[in-house]
Amino acid sequence: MKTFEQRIAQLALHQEELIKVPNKMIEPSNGVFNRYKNAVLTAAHVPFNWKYDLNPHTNPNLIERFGINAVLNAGAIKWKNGYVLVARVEGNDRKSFFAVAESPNGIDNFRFWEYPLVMPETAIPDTNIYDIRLVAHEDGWIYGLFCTERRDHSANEGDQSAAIAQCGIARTKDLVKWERLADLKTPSPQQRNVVLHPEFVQGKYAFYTRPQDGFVEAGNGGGIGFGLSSTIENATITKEIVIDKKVYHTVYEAKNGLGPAPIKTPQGWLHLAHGVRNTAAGLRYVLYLFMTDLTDLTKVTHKPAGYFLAPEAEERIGDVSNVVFSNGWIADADGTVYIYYASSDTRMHVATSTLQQLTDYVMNNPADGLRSAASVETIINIIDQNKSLTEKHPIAVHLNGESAH
Ligand code: M1P
Repeated sequence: MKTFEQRIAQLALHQEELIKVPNKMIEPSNGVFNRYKNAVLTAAHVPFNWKYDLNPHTNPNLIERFGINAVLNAGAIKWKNGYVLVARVEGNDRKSFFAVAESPNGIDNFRFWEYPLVMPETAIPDTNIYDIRLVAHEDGWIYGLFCTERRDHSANEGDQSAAIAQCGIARTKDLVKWERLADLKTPSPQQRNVVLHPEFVQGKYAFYTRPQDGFVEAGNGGGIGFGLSSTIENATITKEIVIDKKVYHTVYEAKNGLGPAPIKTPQGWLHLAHGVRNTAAGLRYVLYLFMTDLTDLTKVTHKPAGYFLAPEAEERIGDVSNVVFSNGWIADADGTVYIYYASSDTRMHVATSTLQQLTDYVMNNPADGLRSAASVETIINIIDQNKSLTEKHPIAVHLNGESAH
């Protein structure tokens, strides 16, 4: 039987070993990104002194007093040379809150800061807050836009899952002290996946929205919307334009939503989003990319068919299985892009790419032909191009297991 002190030492050692495990890039890549072997943040990364009362007098059995269920959907930002995630941490009590974790290299050694983030409430307190998008805006503030969920008081007493989702807005200069602003007002009854554009547009704050009729169903709303507000302190969008809508028989036929704020490239604004489709086993969430015009942000200029990243292997399993979700990425000055994504609402991963690879993918991969025959035509074109290439340049290319000289 271990002593109280031995058990604390065991908890400390276990956690330290977990944090310090070096992550390893998985190869080969598909030419666009590389996954990594280990999840970068999990419930087990949450400091044990947040969960256990370490006083032998008040907790003689060393019982976990506050359990953590999952660490998911993190916003991301480069901060003083560190790779910072503001994760959604969900307790066993189902309430989510935010907590900052930092890594020196972006792929491993993520360690939570001393305290979870204290997000001030508005006059109507949030029941649950989650999925923060961090944006260093050109006005000098770092903004966090997140989903605030409250009970739908118009629902029957018997329906205890009815909720209203809206966009909460807060800002900070140091990621520690946050100023809460009024929730975003839009023409839609509910909002989730709202993202602030990093630059002013026509002198106004620009938002990507996701109008929705109900708490889960996008309904007649849906699609990624866009709107402007002249102020951020009482942000109000009166006109919402859908720039990327749901489409029949695609990976975003049920709903979609923007991920992190877009990255500016010489060719256009690069967007990462999630698409949702229905299956017999429930909803399936995948990630996709698209690009919008540098000046007309409502114009989608490029959009490859299908998904960019979908759940794979153990990523398929978790609290809400068959889900990948991203609301954070970091583009480094050298062109490396760290894509942070959660799998199955349970844990956080990283994938790395470069701006050059991502723009090549988004601009040159074929768009969705929306019919099976169009997909076959695309493949035949690729085969024929490869054939003429190997005929003209008899290099050693192995096709169908044979050497084509
Ligand atoms: O469970 C999957 C995701 O579902 C919601 O996303 P959306 O609003 O696009 O359906 C969110 O609750 C998200 O947190 C969650 O990961």
